[in-house]
Amino acid sequence: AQTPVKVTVTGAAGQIGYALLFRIASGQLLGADVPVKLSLLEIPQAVKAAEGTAMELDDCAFPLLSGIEVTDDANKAFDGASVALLVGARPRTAGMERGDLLQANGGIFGPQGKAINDNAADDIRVLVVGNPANTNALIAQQHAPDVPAERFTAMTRLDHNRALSQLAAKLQVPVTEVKKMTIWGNHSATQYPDLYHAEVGGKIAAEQVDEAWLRDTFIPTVAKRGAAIIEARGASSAASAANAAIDHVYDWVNGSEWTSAAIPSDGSYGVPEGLISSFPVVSRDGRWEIIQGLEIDAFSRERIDASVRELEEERAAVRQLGLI
Ligand code: NAX
Repeated sequence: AQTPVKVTVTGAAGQIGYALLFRIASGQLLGADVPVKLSLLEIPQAVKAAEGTAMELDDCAFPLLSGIEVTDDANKAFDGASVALLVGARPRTAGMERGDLLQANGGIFGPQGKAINDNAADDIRVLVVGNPANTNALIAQQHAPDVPAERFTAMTRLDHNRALSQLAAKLQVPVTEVKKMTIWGNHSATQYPDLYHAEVGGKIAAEQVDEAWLRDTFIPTVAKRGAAIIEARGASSAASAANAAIDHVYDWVNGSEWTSAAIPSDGSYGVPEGLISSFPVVSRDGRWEIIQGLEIDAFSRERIDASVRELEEERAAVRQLGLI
């Protein structure tokens, strides 16, 4: 039998953790034939709640789940890990400045990056979900000099899936008809969901909707969907975020068609090297590759640049704070 793959989830007692862990244990993260070992990392105050979730995982008797550990020790949690889902983060609270938010998250993602560097398996793959996800991923990566930089990624797959769903609804087609969707830039309100390369029925999506809808409805609806969910549900997206994390890692390991992921830039499309920015990607042989050679029209250029500028500002801020 195959040796179990260790998957570490931080913020395991949170609401995304609760939606995520059962899907990992059931085989949806890595495949229906891959046994997994779960490590749940939490802050001390939440260890007991994570232990409760672990009890429920036990009670599912998942055939693929070979063991669960719950800890507040990052070195232990990442020891031998092949997949790390960094979900736990410090949320922005009322009156908090960006600098305070970055500082607080630097205090989480710096040490976790180091713990990954020192303890994880050679094939470690990291997905950062906790916000500000792109910059948290950059902080973690900068504390893990021995891990190939490309193994640190941030999640824009939820934005991608939201864009698929909004466009499919507008054109009244199944989501499976929508191809080549891209989210560019930061997982924030500046993100750019691109319909100039997306295709429906083999034709460019932007040509099948009016420009006003694309600019004034589609883009803001996708970018502000998180807030709309909070407004409706009284709590932030959890199951859909967990679903997107599953999609990201499954595709990364098993290969994919055109999708979106925030990965370290190699300078493609004018995105400064090293920034962890969302691109059109395909997963091949266990690696994300940026889809090359796309023509970028003036409108898209402006939107991509605005989101990338925000990422550059965040990078400059964490440098200034000495976090990287
Ligand atoms: P919750 O507040 O329900 O859970 C967060 C958990 O993280 C808590 O249990 C907390 O104790 C734990 N935690 C905090 N610091 C930790 C540390 N240093 N080590 C380990 N655990 C720690 O939040 P939840 O709704 O689960 O959301 C988690 C994160 O995902 C937030 O930062 C949120 O903003 C982010 N999101 C990112 C999305 C994306 O698309 N990239 C979408 C969904 C979500 O908003």
